[in-house]
Amino acid sequence: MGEEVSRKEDRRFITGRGNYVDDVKKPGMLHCELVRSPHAHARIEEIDGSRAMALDGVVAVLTADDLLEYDLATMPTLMDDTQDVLVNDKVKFQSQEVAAVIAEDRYAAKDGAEKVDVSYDVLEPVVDAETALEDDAPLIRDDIEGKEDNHCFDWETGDEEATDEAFENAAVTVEEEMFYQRLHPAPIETCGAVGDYDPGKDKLTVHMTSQAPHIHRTLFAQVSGIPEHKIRIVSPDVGGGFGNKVPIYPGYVVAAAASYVLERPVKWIEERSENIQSTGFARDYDMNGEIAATEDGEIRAIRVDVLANHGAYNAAAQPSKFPAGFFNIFTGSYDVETAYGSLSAAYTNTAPGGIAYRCSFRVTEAVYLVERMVKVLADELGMDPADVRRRNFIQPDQFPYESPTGWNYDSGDYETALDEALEMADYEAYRDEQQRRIDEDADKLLGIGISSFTEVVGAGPGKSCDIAGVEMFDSADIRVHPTGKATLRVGVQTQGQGHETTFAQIVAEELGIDVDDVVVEHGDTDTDPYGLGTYGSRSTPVAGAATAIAARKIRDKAKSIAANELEAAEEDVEWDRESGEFHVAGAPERSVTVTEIAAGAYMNHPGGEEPGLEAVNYYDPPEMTYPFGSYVVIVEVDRETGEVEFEKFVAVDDCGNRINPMIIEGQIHGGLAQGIGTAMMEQITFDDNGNVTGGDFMNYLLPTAMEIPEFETGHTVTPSPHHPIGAKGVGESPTVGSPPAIVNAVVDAMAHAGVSHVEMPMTPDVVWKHLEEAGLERRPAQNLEFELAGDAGESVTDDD
Ligand code: MCN
Ligand code: CUM
Repeated sequence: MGEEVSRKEDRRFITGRGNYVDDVKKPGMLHCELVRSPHAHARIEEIDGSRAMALDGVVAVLTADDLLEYDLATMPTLMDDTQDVLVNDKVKFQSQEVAAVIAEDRYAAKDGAEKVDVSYDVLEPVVDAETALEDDAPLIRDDIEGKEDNHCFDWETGDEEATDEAFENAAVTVEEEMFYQRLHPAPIETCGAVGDYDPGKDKLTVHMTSQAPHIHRTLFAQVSGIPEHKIRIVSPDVGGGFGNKVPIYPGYVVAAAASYVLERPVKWIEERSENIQSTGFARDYDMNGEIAATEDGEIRAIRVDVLANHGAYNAAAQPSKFPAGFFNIFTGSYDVETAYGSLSAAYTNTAPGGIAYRCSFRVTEAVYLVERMVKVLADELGMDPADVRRRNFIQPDQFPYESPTGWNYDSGDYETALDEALEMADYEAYRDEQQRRIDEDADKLLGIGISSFTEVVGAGPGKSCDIAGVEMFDSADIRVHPTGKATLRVGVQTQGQGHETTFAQIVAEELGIDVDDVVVEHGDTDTDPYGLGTYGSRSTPVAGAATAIAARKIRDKAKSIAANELEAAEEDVEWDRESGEFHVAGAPERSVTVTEIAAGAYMNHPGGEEPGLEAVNYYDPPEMTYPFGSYVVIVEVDRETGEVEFEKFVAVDDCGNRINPMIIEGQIHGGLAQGIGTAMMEQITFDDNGNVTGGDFMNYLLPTAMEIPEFETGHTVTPSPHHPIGAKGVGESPTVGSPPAIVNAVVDAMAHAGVSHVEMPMTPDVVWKHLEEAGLERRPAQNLEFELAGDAGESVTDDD
C-alpha cells in the first residue's frame, strides 16, 4: 500500500500484446455489419435484403422478424424499459439498428449493408426535451401502451415546503440557468463482440467490450432463454470504457443471436461514428439552480429544477434509483439545512443513454450545479468564493454527516484540501495580478476558478440501492498456491484503471507476499466470482474491500499452519504487518512467511484443518464512500479572440488511504483532461432532422496533449472509516470536479463586468460573445492596411 508499483499490465500493452475484442479470431468466423437508419423518426415500410444476399460472401440478412422467431426482438435497457434489438416498426433515433448483414469477411458485410433496401415513411422528429414536452409534439413512444405524450418520468427530492419558506425569508437569493451539454464518453476502443455458440456443448460464449461481464451474462440469459450456466462472457482487454460499456447494445445481441442461429462465430465491431451516434451518451441536463443565503454568505437553502433529455428509450433512470443519477447529492460539500430538487425527463428522437461518462451517475451534474452556484452567490455578495466555501463547509467533526436529501457522508476535511490547493496555486498573488490587469485595461484578463467537490462512489448499499430494491456487492477469490504464489480473481473489470497492479498490492500488503507473485484475473464469467462490474468508481470501495477481507481470511488460516510449523500455540503467534511474517510472541527470531507455509497448508496441514489456502469474499458495503477535493484553475482570457489559456491547474484530491499514488495520479491526469474537454470542446448536437452533427472525431472534439496544460496535483488523506483498508474511490473525481472550476475561472475573468455564466463548451466564439456583451471585447486595430499578393497598388482596409 502506498507504493508506486509500476503497472503490471503495461508490459503487454506497450509491446503490442494486448488482447482486445477485435484481436479475437476464431476459425470459421463470420462478420456482422449493422444497417442503420438515416432518419431519426420513421416508420419502416419494407426491408428487402435480396440485393445484399446476392453478393458474394453474404451469408444472412437479419431483421426484427427473424429475431422475433427466437423471441430476441427486444432487450431490456438498464431501466424499466425495453429497446428493439433491430427496429420493429418504427425508428426512434438516427443511426438506430434496422438490420444486420452477416458475411464471410468484413468487406462483404459492409458492401451487403449498403445493399439492404429499406423504405421509410419519414415522420417529424423531435430532438430537444423542451419541444418534446409541448402538447403538439409528435409522439415518439407509441409502442408503450396508453402513452400519449413524450413525458418519461418526474422525480423530486428534499423538503419543498421548508425550502420555499427558507427562500421567502432569505436576505439574498441568486438564480442561474445552466445547461450541461450532451457528451459522449468516446473510449478509444469502440464497442464490439464475438458471439461464439458451440452446438456440441450447447454453450454460448460472447467475447465483448463489457464493464460488467456478470451482469451482462445474467441479461443474456434472461433475454435469450439460454440457461446462465451455459453462457460465458469474456471481456478481454478493454480499451477504455468511461461508462460507455456499461449498457447492452443491439450489436452484442445480434452477434450472439447470429452465432446461435448460424452455428458459427460472428464478430461485430463498431465504427467510430457508430459509437458516437448510437451508444450511450451522457448529461443533457438543463438545470435551474437557486441559493438562499444570508448577507454574509451563509447558505440557507438550495433549490434545483431540471429538464432531462433521455433519448428514445429510458436507459438512464430516475436520480433516486440505481443505476441512475445520484443527482440528489446537489448540496455538495456544504452544510445546508434544507434543499429541494425536482426533475422532468423527456423522450426525444435521440440515442438513449444519459447515465454514464466518468460521472458517478449524475454526481457530475450535481457538482457542476452547486459549485457554479456558490460562485454565483459569491459574486452577488462581492465575497471571495473561497470564503463562501469555508463559511459553509461541513466540518470534520460533523461526520458521519447526513445531508438534507438523505446521504450519509462517511468522512471529510474540506477546508484542509481547499487551503492546500489555494496555497499550491499561489491564490492571493493571482488575485492581485487579476486586479492589476483590470486596472491597467490589459489585453488578457485573468480568471481564478475554484471547485470544492464531494463525490459519492462505491455502489453500494444504503440510499442508492434501497430505493431500487437491491443491495449491491462485489467479490474476490484468492488462491495461494503451494509455492506461495497467488491468483486473485475479482468480479470487477478494469478498462485501463490498473487493477492488475493495485489489487495485487492489496493482496501483497495483507499477506506479506511479493506484488510480483500475485496475478489478478478478471473478465471471464466462467472463472471469476460473480460481481457487479466496474462503474461509479466502485472497484476499490467494494471489490477492493472484498480482496482485503478474503486475504485476511487466508491470513487467519495461515496463522494456524504457522503455529504448527513454529511448534507454538496459535495464541502465541502474531502477524507483523511491517515484515509480513508470523512471529512467536516474544521470540521474533522464530518467524515464517505465508509463502513458506503455503506448501504446508496443502500437504502438511494440521489435523482437523481443511487442506488448501484459498478464500472467497462477497462484500456488501455498509455505506458509500465520499472522496472529495479542491481544484483551483487560473485562466487567461484573450479579449480579442475569446481564447482561453490555462495559466495554472491545481488539483488536490482526497480518496482516503492510497494504494498506488502513481496510478491515482494517472487517473487524475486523465480525468482532468476529460474535464477540460467537457468545459472547452465537447458537445453532441443535432440538426432539426435529428442528424447528429458531430458524429466523428473531426467534429466531436476531444482534447489532445496540445490542449492540456501541466497539472499540479496534491493530496490529503482522510480515510474512510468503514472500508477495511480505509480507501475511497477516485476514478471519476477529476471529471466530476473540474468542469465547474474551469467555468468558474472563465466567468471570474469577466465577473467585474457583470458576467455571471458562460455555457459549456466554452469555445472562443462563445467566450467572445460574452466579452462583447460585457463591453470587454478588443477588436483588431482599425485601418490596418495590407497588400494582397500579386495585386500591387490596391489595398484592403478593415472597413472594406
Ligand atoms: N486507487 C488507489 N487508491 C485509492 C483509490 C483508487 O490506488 N484510494 C486505484 C484503484 O485501485 C484503481 C484506480 O485507482 O486502480 C481507480 O480506482 P477506483 O476509483 O476504484 O475506480 P474503478 O477502478 O472502479 O474505475 C472506474 C472509474 C470509472 S467509473 C470511470 S467512468 C473511468 C475511471 O474509472 N473509466 C476509465 N477511470 C478510467 N481510466 C481509464 N484508463 N479508462 C477508463 O475507461
Ligand atoms: Cu459514470 S461512467 Mo463510470 O461509472 O463507468
